[in-house]
Amino acid sequence: MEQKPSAPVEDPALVAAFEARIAAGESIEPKDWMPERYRKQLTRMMSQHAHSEIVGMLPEGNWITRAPSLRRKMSLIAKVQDEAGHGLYIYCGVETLGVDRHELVTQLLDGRAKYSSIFNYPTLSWADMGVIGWLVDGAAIVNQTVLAKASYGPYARAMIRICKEENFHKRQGYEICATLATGTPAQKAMVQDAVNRFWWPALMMFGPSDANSPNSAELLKWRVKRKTNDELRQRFVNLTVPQAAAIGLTLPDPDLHQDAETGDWVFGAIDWPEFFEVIAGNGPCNRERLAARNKAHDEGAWVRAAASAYAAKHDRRATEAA
Ligand code: BYC
Repeated sequence: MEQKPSAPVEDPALVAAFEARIAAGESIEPKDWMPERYRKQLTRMMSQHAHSEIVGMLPEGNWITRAPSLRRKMSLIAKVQDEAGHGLYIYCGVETLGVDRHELVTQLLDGRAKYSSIFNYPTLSWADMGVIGWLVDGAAIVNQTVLAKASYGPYARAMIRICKEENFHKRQGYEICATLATGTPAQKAMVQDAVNRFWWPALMMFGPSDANSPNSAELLKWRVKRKTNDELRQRFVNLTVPQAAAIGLTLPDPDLHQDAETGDWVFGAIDWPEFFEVIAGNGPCNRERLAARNKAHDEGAWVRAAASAYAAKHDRRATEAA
């Protein structure tokens, strides 16, 4: 009689050895034994991260044809291309966990998968390109610099390279903001408006508050995450407040003040109902983003077919020659 597959019962000795390796700061590699929950959590988090990079190309791609100069256009194209590279790199990382990337892409296209909330906001002006580089890539760096020490080797190594590129993105974004902030009154107003729209969504990128973050305990225990959502959010605010002041921009938070004892910049209440609406698929651009990804996927079918035919031809020739 055929046996039904049952939930894996994990050998306590294997689990203990795995946890000892984590405690010793060792890196876990694809062929190493790992608990199923560790594999599942990493697959979830890494695939969401890869999707974020790919969907993250859309808000900026929207401005490539409208960049104000050749230099700006070239660096924006390069940035968007870098994001594609990050997505593909992380999809490869997820494949080391035994999941086929076609399955992941299908989950994104049919709306089952999450990606970062930030990319569901519209990019309304050229200044948004500066603010995304400065704040969005800036937030990503704060998060990912810590993930570069994650216990899973392929993810940690991907983060090292990605952070180097994000640093460049952040600098070019900040330079756009600095240029606009010292430009005409209309340019300064445009960049201030972009900061006003992106500040709170950038804080939401770090995820729900620690009290409301169901995955954190497990991820921290296994050293995938090394800092909590709130710790990283605070670090980002502390780094960003002086950067805004340095270029004469304000942050849209009347409650923002520095704590004399800790030195932390204390910020006002985040609109969590808005965050949960966005991650449930009801943000300002969720539907538009998914429609754009599906359109690009459908229109790229001939490229995938051509690449497969080309690969098959080479395989056939190699077999004939052997
Ligand atoms: N947006 O238990 P929690 C970039 C979900 S792209 C959407 O705290 P966790 C760039 C969360 O998934 C940078 N969903 O989760 C690209 C979970 O849902 P499920 C992207 C969010 O995993 C182009 C639920 O809420 N970076 O740099 O412990 C241009 C409960 O949350 C968000 C990464 O992906 C969100 N903001 O912590 C420019 C970094 N926050 O799965 C720039 C890697 C939470 O249980 N990921 N959720 O249904 C992480 O570090 C962590 O996964 C998070 C969330 C901090 C995001």
